[in-house]
Amino acid sequence: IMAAEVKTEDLILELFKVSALKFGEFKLKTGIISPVYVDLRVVVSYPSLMVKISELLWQTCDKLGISYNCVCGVPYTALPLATCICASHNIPMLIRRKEAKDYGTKKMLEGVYKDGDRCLIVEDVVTSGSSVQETVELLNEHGLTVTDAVVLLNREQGGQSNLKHRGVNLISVLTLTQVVDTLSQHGKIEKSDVNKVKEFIAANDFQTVFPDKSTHEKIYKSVTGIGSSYRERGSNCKHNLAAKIFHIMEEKQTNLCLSADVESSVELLELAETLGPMLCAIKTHVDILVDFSYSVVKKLVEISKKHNFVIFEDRKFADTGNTVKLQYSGGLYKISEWSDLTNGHVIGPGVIQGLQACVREKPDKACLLIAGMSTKGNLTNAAYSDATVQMAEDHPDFVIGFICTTKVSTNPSHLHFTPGVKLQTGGDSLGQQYLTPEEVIGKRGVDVIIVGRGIVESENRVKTAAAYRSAGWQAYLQRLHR
Ligand code: S5P
Repeated sequence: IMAAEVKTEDLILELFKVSALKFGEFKLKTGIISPVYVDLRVVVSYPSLMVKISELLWQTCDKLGISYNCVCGVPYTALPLATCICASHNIPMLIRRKEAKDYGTKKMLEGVYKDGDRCLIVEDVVTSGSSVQETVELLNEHGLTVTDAVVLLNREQGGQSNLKHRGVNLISVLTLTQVVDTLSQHGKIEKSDVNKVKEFIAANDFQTVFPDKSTHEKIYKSVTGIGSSYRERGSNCKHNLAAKIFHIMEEKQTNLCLSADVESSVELLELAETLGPMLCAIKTHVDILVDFSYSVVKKLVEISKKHNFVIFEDRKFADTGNTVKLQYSGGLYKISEWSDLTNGHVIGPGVIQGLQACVREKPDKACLLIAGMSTKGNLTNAAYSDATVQMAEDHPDFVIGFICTTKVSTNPSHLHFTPGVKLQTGGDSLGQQYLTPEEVIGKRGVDVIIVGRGIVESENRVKTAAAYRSAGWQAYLQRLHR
């Protein structure tokens, strides 16, 4: 097939004909109901269509005039597409394995390559961009350079901007908007289907980084330069606990919060005792402890005073106001007694009101709202996190900041705590996704890194915690002086 023969309009109609594009009501993996279903796996059953798609993918990036040493498809649907491109344009191919990472025993990347080779990524559909991102990370770990990824269909749900922030240019052959407009012009779908899809795109933006350039700049201004140091923010903020945290960070030169997810109280107290001097906070999940007793948290409080850090019980409250009130102050754990800080999923403002009702007489207690989760496929999109910021603004005497993967508020009194942090990017088998201290503090403008397994599972916890503390603090200093 010659390059000039392939027209995007014909391709859209053909994809519709083979049911690679369907309209109606479809339940996605995440539970969300989508008005469109895209399944390009069927393409392998139509060889001429498969060649056409590959040709279009190739033409679209060939226009940019960049030369690549190799091409890698994101498994699995894009593998045959990458194969066609490589075979007809005589480019070496790499295959990424999809099995759970097990570096010791298995090769995750097949093919021949050398350090610094530039690899083009090929994908069938991009939504948030996370699968492309995983492939980029694997290729980077093997010394390859990735500047571009080409995709057949961009669902326009944040993938392009998420990847751009990671330095990857996403080139798309088709956008979902273009697909529905073309199908409606040809009378294949109803106008109402077009509207439903457009509304769906707008409501399901998985942009996890910076929404757009101007917001990015605004956020940047608020974290760099005059008035943005922890010291200055601490002296200008009204809440006692927020001021204390900013002060501790400045004094101890640390923005590290340890996530002490251990099952034994002895181990918890030992972590607090040995790493305490390097931390601004310790985050607990008391319900993980197999031997919880009230004396353990009492000891933890003593250690926190000795080493000057705050205690953050990561309880993630999410219920009616009355229930969270009982959960926060009562039961076995009596969290509000010993924990300085806790957090909640603000599925409604009742969560904040219920928690706050327990600590009216305790102005040193505060709460963080979960504005964004670090886990794969989470539902905290831009609209959700914006609404969270508004709720924080509405409760300044109790809410002092957020759990988030990027800075969400420009209010300098708000603290941004970010989990999913490791010195090496990657993830676990249960959906956790890791970013580096440099990325989250330096580029995404957050304030505190939350590190769990990165430290707890290391061979030398003290040495590793020191490395995290240093990485977090250096990223903060560089951000300030940029
Ligand atoms: O989105 C989130 C929010 C939180 S609070 N993702 C998270 O991982 N967390 C918590 O941070 C999680 O419950 C765990 O305690 C910690 C991360 O641990 P790590 O071992 O993956 O670093």
